[in-house]
Amino acid sequence: MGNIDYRRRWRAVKRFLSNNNYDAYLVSRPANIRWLSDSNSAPGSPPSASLAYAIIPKKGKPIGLSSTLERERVRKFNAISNLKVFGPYEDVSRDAISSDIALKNLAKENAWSSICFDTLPAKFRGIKSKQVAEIEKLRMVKDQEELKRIKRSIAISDKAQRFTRHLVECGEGLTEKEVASEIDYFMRRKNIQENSFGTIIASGYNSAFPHHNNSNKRLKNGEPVICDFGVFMNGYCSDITRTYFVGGETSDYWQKRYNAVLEAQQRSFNRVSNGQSGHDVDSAGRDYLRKLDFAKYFVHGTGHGFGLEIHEAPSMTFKSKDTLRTNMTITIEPGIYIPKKGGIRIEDDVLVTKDHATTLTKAARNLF
Ligand SMILES: [Mn+2]
Repeated sequence: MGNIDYRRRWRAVKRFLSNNNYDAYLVSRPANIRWLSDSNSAPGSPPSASLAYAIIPKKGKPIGLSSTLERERVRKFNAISNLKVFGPYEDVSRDAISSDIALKNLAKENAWSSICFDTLPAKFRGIKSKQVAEIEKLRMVKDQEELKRIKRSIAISDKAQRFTRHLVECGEGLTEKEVASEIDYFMRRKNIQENSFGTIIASGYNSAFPHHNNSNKRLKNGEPVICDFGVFMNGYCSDITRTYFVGGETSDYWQKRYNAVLEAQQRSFNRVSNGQSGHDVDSAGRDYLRKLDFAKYFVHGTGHGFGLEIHEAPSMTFKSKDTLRTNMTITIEPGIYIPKKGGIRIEDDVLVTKDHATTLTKAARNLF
């Protein structure tokens, strides 16, 4: 694993502060803190070794705020060395009782007059402040080290999809929960940090729910099974969905719908390039499904960015105003869900390049 160039990221934030006349950026969103100072950690539960707050001043070194609980872990793993610690315990060394007091002392020391922040309401009384999402914007375009890490995550989830295909096609009688457990165990043995999210195994009529809670329903021959999962490696995640059929074959009814989703995905994929809009990528697949009268079953957007978080900017939806740029990583995942019958979703991870897109996920999409 290579190194993340945090200084480059701090410089990008400082440029934004200078250009917009802010004195500092107060960061509290965990994923933004990971981008600024702790990208090797996965989000985690309990949380990864991340600060409670990071402050990037226009001039001078970044400052980190941590509670006493995480103090030693932050000292060991966080790229920001200038640390202020808060906590209520008299016996434990700290710089302030509460995070509010630590922030206010920092403000006094630094004579800030104007700050911006991501999700918190203003903590500084008497200081001009504004909520912005500049770090989310900076996070959209990935550097070479980030792409290496993302590809490593994808390699594991690709292997897990090959394993899943065998399991589902030969899996008549297994419950959804049993299938999910086998996949999770397979991925954990590959040295992952954690799952990107709870593995989804939605079989038969349950596959009509885009987000299904795995149940004790047993797999039946001919049914579609939506298998959606991903992993974190070195702080970066993957996200892949395949739909398999129990017994390795199915009716003309499902074959027709599977091929429709596959073609919609291809059309959205073909639309991806530097400068293209998220809306147009969504429309490319949706217009095709509309012609077949399936658009009424396509109840979500076509895709989303991913990296330090499983869902991040940009978005590929009807309402999206995002513009795709070279080296963004996005998913393309159309699906149709027919109430009480079942559904199909096919999702790949894609890298935006200058004139087109590159599919990063390699797991097979052929029907049988
Ligand atoms: Mn996804």
